[in-house]
Amino acid sequence: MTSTRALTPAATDVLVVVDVQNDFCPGGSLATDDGAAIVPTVNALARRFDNVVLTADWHPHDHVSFASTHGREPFTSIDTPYGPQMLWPDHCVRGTAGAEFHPDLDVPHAQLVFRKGYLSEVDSYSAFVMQDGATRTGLAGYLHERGIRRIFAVGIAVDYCVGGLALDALANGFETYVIADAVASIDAEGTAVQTWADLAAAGVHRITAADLMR
Ligand code: VGL
Ligand code: ZN
Repeated sequence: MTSTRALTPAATDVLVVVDVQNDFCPGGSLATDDGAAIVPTVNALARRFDNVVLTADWHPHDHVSFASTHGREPFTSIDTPYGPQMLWPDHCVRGTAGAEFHPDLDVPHAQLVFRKGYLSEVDSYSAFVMQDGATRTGLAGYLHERGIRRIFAVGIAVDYCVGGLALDALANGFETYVIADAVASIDAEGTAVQTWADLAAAGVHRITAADLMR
């Protein structure tokens, strides 16, 4: 764990801005408390990086992760061929206002907008590998081909898509940092604390925005 090291973004670094979309912000269908509050910090951080990737949760209306698809209550779980799947309120349905980026997100130099969760039958928290643990998205190939060595992750939600991305980033050979004051959590069942412990145990660096701003 790193907390006070000053870091300077290099050409081999990328900032990945995870799922800063309306449905994950206050007023959205799967809102986090801090989803909108982190946006100014995300914008400021992004200006420090030459390489920025935005990810977007992008589901069909009949997605496997929607409670409505199964006639069940949100925040319960079902068994799928790939294991347990948490059921959520409908969110980030492709092409809807809820799936758009937060209007204050201001990263015009982002080089890639990377959609995930677009298959009906399998969810994708991590932007690298879907929840079946096998279906790869191509993101690791893109980043390796770009010569990226370190990934800095911000966005929503640290206990699902940011955390999943960070663990898979490590597994794909990237040195990985999560910027703690530029993430929001869903934390429906105390998952945020567990996620931070899992990230630390795996070797993901936890830093703050100030570590990149000096
Ligand atoms: C997310 C739950 C469901 C996320 C996406 O972006 O963290 N969480 N879909
Ligand atoms: Zn989703």
